[in-house]
Amino acid sequence: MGLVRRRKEINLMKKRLLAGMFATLMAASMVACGSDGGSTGGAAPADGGEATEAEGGDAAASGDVITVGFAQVGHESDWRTASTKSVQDAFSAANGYDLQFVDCDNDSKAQIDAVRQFVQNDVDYIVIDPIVSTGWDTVLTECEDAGIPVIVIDRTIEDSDKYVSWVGSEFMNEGLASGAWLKAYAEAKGIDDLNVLVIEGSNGSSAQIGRTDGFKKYADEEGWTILDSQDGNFTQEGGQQVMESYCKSYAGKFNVVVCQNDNEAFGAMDAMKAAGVSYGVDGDVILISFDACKAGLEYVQSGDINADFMCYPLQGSYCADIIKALQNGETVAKETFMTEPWYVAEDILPSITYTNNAGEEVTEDLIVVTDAASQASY
Ligand code: GYE
Repeated sequence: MGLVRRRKEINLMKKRLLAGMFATLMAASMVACGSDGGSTGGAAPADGGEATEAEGGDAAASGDVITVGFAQVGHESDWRTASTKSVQDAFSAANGYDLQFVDCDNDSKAQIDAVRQFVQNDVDYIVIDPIVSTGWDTVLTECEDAGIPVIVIDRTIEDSDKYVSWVGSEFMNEGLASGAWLKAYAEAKGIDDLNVLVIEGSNGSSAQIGRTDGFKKYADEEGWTILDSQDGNFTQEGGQQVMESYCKSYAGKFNVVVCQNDNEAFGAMDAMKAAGVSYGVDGDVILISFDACKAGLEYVQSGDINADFMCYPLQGSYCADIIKALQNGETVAKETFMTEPWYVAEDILPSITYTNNAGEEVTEDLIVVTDAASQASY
C-alpha cells in the first residue's frame, strides 16, 4: 500500500477520533469551544514521524496522484517568478502530482488562510514559502494534527519547528558577503568614507532580516554611516519610490546604495538617473544588489551594478526529492542550503575571505560577469 493511501486512512481514523472526542466533550457539556481540546487530545503520533517510517512504495509509480498545496509569497520579483516556475515544473501532472498553487500576494493573513484551505482539502503535502518568519506555530500545529507533512522553502520560520524539512538560502551569509565585499572593494579603491543608503526587502521576511543584519555587522565594525534603511518591499516600484525620496533627503551625501534585491535596484537606478546621480563602475555611487537574476547580472556586466550576491530560487526539484524520499519512508535532512556565487563588474579582486554565520572562514571567488554568466542565470 502506498504511503499516501496509508496516511489518508490514518487521517480518517484521527478525524473520527477527534470527532468522537468532540462529541463527548459536547455531551459532557460546558465546553464553550471544543476545538482546542480536540487538537491537543489526539493520541496519534505526528505525521512527520510517520513519514520517516520505511514504508516503501512510490505513489506516482503506483498510479496514486500526489496532491501538493503550495502557498507562494506572491509575484513581486524576477526571483519569485523563477521560484514559482520551478515548483510548478517539479510538481507537474506529468510527474504524477496535482499542484494546488496559491499566490498570496505578500499578504500574511491570506497565506495562513491558504494553508488552512489545504488542510480542508486534505492534500498530501503542504509547501510554504513564508512571507514573514513568525506567527506560524498555530497553523503548523493544525497541519500536524491533520497528519499533513509541511515542507518550507526559501524563507525561514523562526517560531515553530513543526515542519519536516526546509530548503533555502542562508540570508545572513548573503548580508555578510555584501559587507565583506564592500570592505575589500573600498580598500582597493582607496575610498575611506562610506555613507550608505539601504533599500530593504519586505520587513519581517527572513530574507530582509538576514541581509540587513549581515551587512550591518560590517557597517558597525568598519564605522560606515548608514544614513537610512527603508522597506522597498522587494519590488521595482518600491525601490524607485524609496530611492526618489532618498535622492531628495540625502542629495550629495551618499556614496553607497544597497538594494536587497535586483528589482529594487532596477527601480533605484531609474530614480538616481532621474535625479542626476551617477552610479556603478564609473559613477559616484557604489550599487550593491542581491538575487543575481539574469537581468540583474546584465546590469553588472554593463557596470551599472557593482556587485550582486546570488540567491538561488530553483528549489522545486529539491522539494520534489524530499517528497519522494518521504514517500519511500526515508529520513530527510531538516535543512538544505543553496550554493550562491558572488558576481562583480570589475576584475580587481580575485576572491574574498570572510567569516560566515556558522563562524567558518571561507574564501569565495568573485565572478566577473560575462555573457555566459548572465545568460546562464534565471
Ligand atoms: O530575494 C526577492 C524576493 O525570499 C529570497 O524574495 C526571497 C526574496 C528574493 O522577492 O527577490
